[in-house]
Amino acid sequence: MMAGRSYLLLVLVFLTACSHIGFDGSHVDVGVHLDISLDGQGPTDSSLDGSQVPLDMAPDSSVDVMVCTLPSPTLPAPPSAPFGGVSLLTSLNSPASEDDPTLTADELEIYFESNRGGTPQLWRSVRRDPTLSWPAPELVAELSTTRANTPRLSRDGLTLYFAGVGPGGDEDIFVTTRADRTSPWLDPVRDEALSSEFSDTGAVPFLEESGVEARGLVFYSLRPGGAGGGDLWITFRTTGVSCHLWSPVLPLVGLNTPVSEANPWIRNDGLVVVYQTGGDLFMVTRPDLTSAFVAPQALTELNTAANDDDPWLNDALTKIYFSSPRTGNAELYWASR
Ligand SMILES: [Ca+2]
Ligand SMILES: [Ca+2]
Ligand SMILES: [Ca+2]
Repeated sequence: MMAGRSYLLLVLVFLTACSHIGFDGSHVDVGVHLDISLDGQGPTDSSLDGSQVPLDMAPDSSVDVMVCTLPSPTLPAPPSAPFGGVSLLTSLNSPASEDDPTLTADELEIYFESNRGGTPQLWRSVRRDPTLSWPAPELVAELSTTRANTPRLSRDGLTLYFAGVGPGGDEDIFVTTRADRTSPWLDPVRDEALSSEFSDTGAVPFLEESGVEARGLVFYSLRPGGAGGGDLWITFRTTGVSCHLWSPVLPLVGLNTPVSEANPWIRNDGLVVVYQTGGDLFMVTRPDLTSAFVAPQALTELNTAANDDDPWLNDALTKIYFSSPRTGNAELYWASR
């Protein structure tokens, strides 16, 4: 309804967006094109209220979407020093395989995948202080029958994304929540907007604020439409239903290549990505959310001839957790700088 009126409103916003990229200290308004809508029929969403802004997610794409206001946390530039020596997370590893470490922002809780129980399952360890070593892990029992793998925690530890088996038998992205850190996880829900008939996994939320759903998400998929060989994809919360919906997913600009890019970690500001390609860990940055990532750098001090993979880092980029089968089977490691 009121498509003409809505379009006029959007054109007015377009003119405003073209005249500025606004920073108010805690949020960033980013916007470029508004003349092409998702369905090619002109904008029809009349819910635009000033808290929702257009974001050109792919500079060369014909897909422009209306996304919700994005937080812009101020985080430090990557340190220039290399990571120091790599250490095994001895208390978490076993004779079986471990990978996919993911932590809460306070570094008091770690989840990972292990097949020590005979099948790949999610395990966790909780500590009282981030300077303490990790106690022996326990099985995440309430998720143990879902064939869950590749876990990724939200900063507050109340949302968990993971890969599970979809209706077509391929990997899809599931999400579950819990009321607090000691409550069990609720029944997981398959995210239809993020899942395809191809393998979809490694979903990492970012642009998180306290008490608000993450407004960005990056994941790995074998779906076509990227550079090929497995690519990293990005999406943002878009207008409608209180900013709960995901916009159409798009390949991460400037990062994907014809070989495989996989298992991303993205910092909460959306400006730093660490991922695996060619069996090695790479870091790549960009100056702002509307720019492409450029010039990925191998983390040579961490990489070996084995498949070094599954990074998780703290905000300051001074600690990294990852997995590697460098000693035979996959184990969890960490390093600092
Ligand atoms: Ca899938
Ligand atoms: Ca690729
Ligand atoms: Ca390697």
